[in-house]
Amino acid sequence: MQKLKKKSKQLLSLLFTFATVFLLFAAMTLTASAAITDPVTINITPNTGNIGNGNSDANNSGVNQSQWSYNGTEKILELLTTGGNYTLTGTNNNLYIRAPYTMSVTLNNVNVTSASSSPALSFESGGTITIVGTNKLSASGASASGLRLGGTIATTITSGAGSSLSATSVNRDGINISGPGGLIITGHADVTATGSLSGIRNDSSSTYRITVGENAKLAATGGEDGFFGYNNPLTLEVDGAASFKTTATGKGYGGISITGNGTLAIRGKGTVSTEAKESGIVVASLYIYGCNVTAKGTTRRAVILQSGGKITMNDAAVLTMTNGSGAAEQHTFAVEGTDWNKPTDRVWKLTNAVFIDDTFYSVTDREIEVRVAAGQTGTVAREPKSGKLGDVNNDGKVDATDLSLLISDFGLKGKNLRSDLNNDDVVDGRDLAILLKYFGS
Ligand SMILES: [Ca+2]
Ligand SMILES: [Ca+2]
Repeated sequence: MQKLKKKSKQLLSLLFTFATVFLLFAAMTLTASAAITDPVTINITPNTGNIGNGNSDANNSGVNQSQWSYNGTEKILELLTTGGNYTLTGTNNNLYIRAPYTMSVTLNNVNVTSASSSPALSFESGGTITIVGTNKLSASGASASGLRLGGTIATTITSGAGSSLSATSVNRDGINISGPGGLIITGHADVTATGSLSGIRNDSSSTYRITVGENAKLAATGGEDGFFGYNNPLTLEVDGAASFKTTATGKGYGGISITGNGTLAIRGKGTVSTEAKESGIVVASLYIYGCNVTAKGTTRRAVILQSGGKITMNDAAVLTMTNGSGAAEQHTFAVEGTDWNKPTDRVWKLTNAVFIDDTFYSVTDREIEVRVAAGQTGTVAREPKSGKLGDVNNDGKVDATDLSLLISDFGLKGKNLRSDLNNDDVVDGRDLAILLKYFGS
């Protein structure tokens, strides 16, 4: 018995030793994997001792450092560590920076131009780009974009106040997208994308999401489109400000142009403006859930919905359309939601825009058809009901207009009828009596 006790004591002690060694080893491994992301600063200016003077690895020796290599013949700087942490500074007029893995890159007053057919920066697997000061990523070579984004993980561009990033291309796109990861602009980041083709172009076959934070800004300007995508939906979440424009010198198709079945959904509480030589927005269907959206077409309609799509809005959304075509602009607007029997506490508000048929559509309808005259600017929004009994058209007065609307609706049955003043789903003598009682108020 005594012997057995001693044996189990020994066994316990052995186990304890094993556990301690294991824990120590785990801790060492953790330290090592954390240390491999030690930040490294690379001055990209040629002949600085770090880069461009034939020395490919002058500041790249530490085993724990984020690794990089420079190919002086090809003029390629490659950032090689997954989860690496790099700060780039300086100016270089012939450099292609490649970031193939998910990582953090700080651009500290960087001015880089790619003279080859590669982008100035190819950020291929997402991660974070922190901007400090004024940063320029330019591409002058054939088919080269300023910034290329890829991968399935989002790219976040962030900064404190007063810092900016511009991505420009003379032959292609300011920002070219080749993966579904999405672009998030946060902090006070001020991002500008300018290209001869598109400001921002989604060349991948995936849906795409661009998020612009409360204090952030995004401006995308292209010779053909501000934003261009194929077939797939674009979601814009904008709490700050986003603008998509085309330049008048190019073809200028759309501020935002998505071919085929591509839809555009805009969410948030910020402002979104689109403007093109032709149309502000060219998509299959448009959804606006919040945001103050303005769309301007210089020679065509403000919004072109391909294959008869509609514009779905919630109560917080505002859409202003400037129609530059020689013909009126006409769209179907629907209130968000599928429960058509549920009364909403808001009604449509049209400013310099009209129902295509005044006797058929009313401000309380779930779905309306709206016209903006040629060359005019009109706004469609949602506003609270006036709360005035008898005010059929919600203009705050009970007058002859309301009476004539009620008479034209007399006998109608259904939900949410504008002239159903007592909400019993029929327009009859009871409603007329209410209107007459409040007439002139
Ligand atoms: Ca009225
Ligand atoms: Ca009634």
